[in-house]
Amino acid sequence: MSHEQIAAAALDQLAIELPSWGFANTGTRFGKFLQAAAATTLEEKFADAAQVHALTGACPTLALHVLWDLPGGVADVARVQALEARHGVRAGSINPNLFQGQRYKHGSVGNPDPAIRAEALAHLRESVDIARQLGSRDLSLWFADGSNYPGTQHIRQRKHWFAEALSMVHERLGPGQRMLVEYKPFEPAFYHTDIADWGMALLLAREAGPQAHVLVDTGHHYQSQNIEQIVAWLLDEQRLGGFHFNDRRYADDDLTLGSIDPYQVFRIFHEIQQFAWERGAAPDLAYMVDQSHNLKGKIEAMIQTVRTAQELWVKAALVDREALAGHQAACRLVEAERCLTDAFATDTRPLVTAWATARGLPPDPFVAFRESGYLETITRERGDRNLASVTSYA
Ligand code: AFD
Ligand code: MN
Ligand code: MN
Repeated sequence: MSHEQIAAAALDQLAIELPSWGFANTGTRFGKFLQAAAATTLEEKFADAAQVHALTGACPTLALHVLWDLPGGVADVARVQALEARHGVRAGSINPNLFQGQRYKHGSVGNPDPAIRAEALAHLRESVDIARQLGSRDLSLWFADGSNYPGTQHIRQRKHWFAEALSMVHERLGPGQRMLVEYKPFEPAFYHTDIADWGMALLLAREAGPQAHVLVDTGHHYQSQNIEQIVAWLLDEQRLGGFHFNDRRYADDDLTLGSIDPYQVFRIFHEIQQFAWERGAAPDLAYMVDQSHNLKGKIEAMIQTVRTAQELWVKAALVDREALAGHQAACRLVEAERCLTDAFATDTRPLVTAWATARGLPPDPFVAFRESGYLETITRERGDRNLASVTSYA
């Protein structure tokens, strides 16, 4: 197959889910720089996501955050369905919110107070119902639960509470639905986080049931951790549910994918495509973006992330897997390594552009967005409202 054919086949497989929260002003714990064009309503989030999808051809679904996007819970499902129809983007994974309520100060499903654990479980169950009514396959579970000081919480007891809650959520899942258990080593808890690494997430997913899988957020690892090795193990265990894409220099920085370490993203993609090549079928993974930019323009950063993911995905598709297998078996180290480095060194931008133009998409989505006038329009429509709350600090 030619590089063009390989690229086209690979890109046709890659659907990237956008986060609703990525279009809104979110900022950091030190404050946020309000953007005049930021989305505030769910309608605006769908409209902005639809722009990214129309320009990249790769983003048919939008991840929703229950409290932020469906404050009325299942009562808001009809409103979401209307927005799906109007904007041509479907609701994607459903993200419960168990980290903002004051009652969750000492945890949600890991809270020592059984009444609070029950409230958290009720929210999780409603989130499953929302997903089922929207036809969303995935419930995306991230828990901020943990503690800040040694001795303040019973780690094993909380482990049992988590196992109990996740098993009860699993019982609520309908056919074809999945629950993705996300792990994160720290933040906002700074001494222990109840689901801190991939091993804890895997054990909890296994105990919950066959429809539970692990969600790998690329920003949720210690410095220099080998993420592609974790991905390879979870693939082999058939327990990799998908990803939250972002990049990091130090912690969960939620930077644009590939902006710091594109070779790591490539190696993750290589493990996935190696697995697919050996099995003769691509694993069913959710490729989701989890970024919300405080400095870059929201939509532009999302376009950049999607295009970068496409370029790196094609690079991984260009690895000569037959040759690699032979070099690995014979321990021809440099030759084996060069199978990866040669593919990574290939400029795949023309290949992604060819794939896009063959599908009637703009050759460069970033330029097309800049020329579209959409940013000027939403800035005019949203600016006064978005900046009304700015209190300038000298
Ligand atoms: C934060 C958390 C986690 C979660 C995301 C969306 O660190 O990554 O998936 O919010 O709720 O980034
Ligand atoms: Mn995440
Ligand atoms: Mn995160």
